[in-house]
Amino acid sequence: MASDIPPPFAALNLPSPEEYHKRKVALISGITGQDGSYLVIRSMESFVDPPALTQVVCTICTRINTNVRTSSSSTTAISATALTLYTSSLKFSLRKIYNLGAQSHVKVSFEMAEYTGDVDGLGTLRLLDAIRTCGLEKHVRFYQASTSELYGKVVETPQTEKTPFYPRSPYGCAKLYAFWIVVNYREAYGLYACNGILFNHESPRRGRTFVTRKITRAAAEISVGKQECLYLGNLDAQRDWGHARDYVEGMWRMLQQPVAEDFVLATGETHPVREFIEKSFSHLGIQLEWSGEGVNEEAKDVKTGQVVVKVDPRYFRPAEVDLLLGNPAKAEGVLGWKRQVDFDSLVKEMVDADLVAVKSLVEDQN
Ligand code: NDP
Ligand code: GDR
Repeated sequence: MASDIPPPFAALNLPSPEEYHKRKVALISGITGQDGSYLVIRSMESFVDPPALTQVVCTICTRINTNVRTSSSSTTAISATALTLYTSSLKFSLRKIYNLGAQSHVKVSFEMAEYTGDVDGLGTLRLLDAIRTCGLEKHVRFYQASTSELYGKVVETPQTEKTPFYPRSPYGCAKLYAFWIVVNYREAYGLYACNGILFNHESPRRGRTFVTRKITRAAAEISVGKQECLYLGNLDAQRDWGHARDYVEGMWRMLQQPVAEDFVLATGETHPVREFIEKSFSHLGIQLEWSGEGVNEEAKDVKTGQVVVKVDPRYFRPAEVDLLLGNPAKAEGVLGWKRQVDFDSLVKEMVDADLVAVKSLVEDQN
């Protein structure tokens, strides 16, 4: 009955627990984020066969991973209990949990370190404990959104499943706790739980404060005269950038294996932020000329002489991850996973999508 659904879920108008008993359910935290939006589609595709079951993807509401008001111990009880009760009501149909929900911005994590630790670290523990409390260890498969930020300071490249971790931010440290608690629950309780150590992946759905999307949006706006200049931080950082759709495919495959393991998903290529900027502007017909160094570095549009990119130290981080370059050999060999979208195509897709969005905004305003 709908009335059995605890308050945070009742508000979502989800089907009753009885309804759910007839279905196979995947629970996804972080559904409103970039990866969650692609994963829903991927999971639904996988549920087409066998068609006899009415299968759904159940999405979990945001904020469940945290206690929000951490000073009140009763809040802890409420959010954990709500989750446990609801998980319990799904008991016979719940097959998979993808834990994507997180405070995922590295720079923000320096400003909200405790919150990030609560959501990204302890939030993972809460989900694992809910599985145990409901006795679902042998029924549910758990995916944890681990990250290349675990590698942090460069120890070796390319980075593999065996490279030691050295996180460089509160976000990285929180995700380190989550990584190890997943391994621990797998070993201690026989839970099928995997860490996907995913390198940066982007798409037109990427949040606008992450560097790729910030660049593609600004390039589009500058190209139609809606913005004058793009302000950025460290242009020398190098990242192994892939497409989110490809990475979500890898997540899904990780939960199809006979035995739970951890996998790196990466492209095996790395590019500096500066190159992402050049390619984005060039796709819009704007060639850049760089001058200055460090905080004085800037780029002009060769044709007009207008300064379109400038460094702003406000975007520097207290500690930086200089170089990420992953080796996806294990995922390619075991999961048969291979990225489909290369760097240039990724940049073009993002710029094109932003150009369409910006032009339609301009039209609406006229
Ligand atoms: P996004 O930032 O786009 O999405 C994060 C999601 O988490 C949003 O749905 C957000 O909801 C939700 N969220 C925020 N706070 C909480 C909370 N307290 N409880 C539950 N959910 C919350 O991230 P991505 O989609 O890019 O990434 C998905 C996951 O993968 C994250 O855990 C991220 O750390 C990890 N990751 C991402 C990589 C990448 O390159 N994209 C690489 C490696 C790992 P709301 O919209 O309400 O804020
Ligand atoms: P990252 O992604 O920190 O790698 O974390 P982000 O796009 O934020 O930064 C990438 C690099 O670009 C540099 N940079 C800037 N970054 C932002 N956001 N804004 C700027 O103006 C700017 N200028 C330069 C950064 O210093 C950094 O070196 C992402 C997130 O999705 C994490 O959740 C995920 O775990 C990792 O990728 C893998």
